[in-house]
Amino acid sequence: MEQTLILIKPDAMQRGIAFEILARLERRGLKLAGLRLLQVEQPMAERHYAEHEGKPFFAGLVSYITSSPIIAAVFEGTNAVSAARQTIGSTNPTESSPGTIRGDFGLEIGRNLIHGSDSVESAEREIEIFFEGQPVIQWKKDTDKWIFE
Ligand code: DAT
Ligand code: MG
Repeated sequence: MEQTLILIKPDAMQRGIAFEILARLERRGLKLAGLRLLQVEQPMAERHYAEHEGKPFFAGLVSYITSSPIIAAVFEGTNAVSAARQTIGSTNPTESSPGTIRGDFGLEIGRNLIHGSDSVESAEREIEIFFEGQPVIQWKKDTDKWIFE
């Protein structure tokens, strides 16, 4: 099944809403397949955000994501990438609909609480960065048949 990489960013960690945010993805029906608490160092941050290198906000972005521990999670499900991004909302919280994570918890683009992969290819690349070859767990849940037809 499709997988996506989720990061609970430092602002959500510091504000104590990490698990409230993860619960929204879990409740959507996405299945947890990997979970890590980690401190991102600069090389990992630069690798993850390589597509933004050279942009004016790059330094701030690296400094933000390395500013405190984060949670990395793999979620799995039908269209997991787009489903997670829909639940997350738009990049800028004030352009995110109410009911989305960023629309409900955030105000500024540089403090937008959560990352979700933007494609299946990005998810594969990012899972490798944050799980460094550690196996994710693909497991059967008794509720699967009520979520996945
Ligand atoms: P997303 O996180 O929605 O996938 P992105 O991949 O375009 O967005 O950018 C990665 C992060 O970089 C984003 O979560 C916040 C920051 N960012 C993007 N565009 C920005 C901008 N114009 N000014 C400041 N920060 C920005
Ligand atoms: Mg992105």
